[in-house]
Amino acid sequence: MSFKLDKYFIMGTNNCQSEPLIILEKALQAGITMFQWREKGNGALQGEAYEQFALACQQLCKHYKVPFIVNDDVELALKLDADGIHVGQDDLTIEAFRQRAAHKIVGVSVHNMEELEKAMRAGADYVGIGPIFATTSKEDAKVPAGVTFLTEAKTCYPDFPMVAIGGITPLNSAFVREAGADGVAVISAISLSKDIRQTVQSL
Ligand code: TZP
Ligand code: MG
Repeated sequence: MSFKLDKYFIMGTNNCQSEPLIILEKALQAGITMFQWREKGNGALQGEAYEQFALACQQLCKHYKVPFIVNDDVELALKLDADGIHVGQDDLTIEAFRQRAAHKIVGVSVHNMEELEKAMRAGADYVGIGPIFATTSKEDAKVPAGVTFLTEAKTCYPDFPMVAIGGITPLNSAFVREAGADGVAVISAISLSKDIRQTVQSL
């Protein structure tokens, strides 16, 4: 499946202060180009409610023809026939996932050149680089790294798709794009926005 990292919204119920499905639909209507379902952390849904919420998000994404990517949960991604999966360094190896889902989009979080090159060799379709700025949306987030590594990565591999993440807002997204990012991945800037249309447009 083809994809555009440009405006990549990531969300789970605990990132929202009002109805998550309404937030997602507003973001889709406003023009997000990709969505990652990330139901984890404090108060995350479990069991049937967890799967039902994933399915509802997937159906919305289908309606707006935006790729639906599942964070970490490979079994759920396969069960729902999601468009792709995003994994961190601690999660399943890309090769193992590829064997079961040759055509799906695979994204990997990387923090240095070694991790980037490993992900590329293993057949990742894109990488996520961050946190660029401080974030409160990820409990175990690493120290903010600024755009140093992003700039270096894009200099070495200008054609490989890279999305920046961590503390990105309409106020700093231009700076991140100037550093070479193909897109910006955001949680709270959209999930907590009082004007989602305006926020998505200005990212
Ligand atoms: N990975 C690195 S930072 C981050 C993740 C999932 C959280 C990004 O959230 P926010 O609210 O856009 O800073
Ligand atoms: Mg993970």
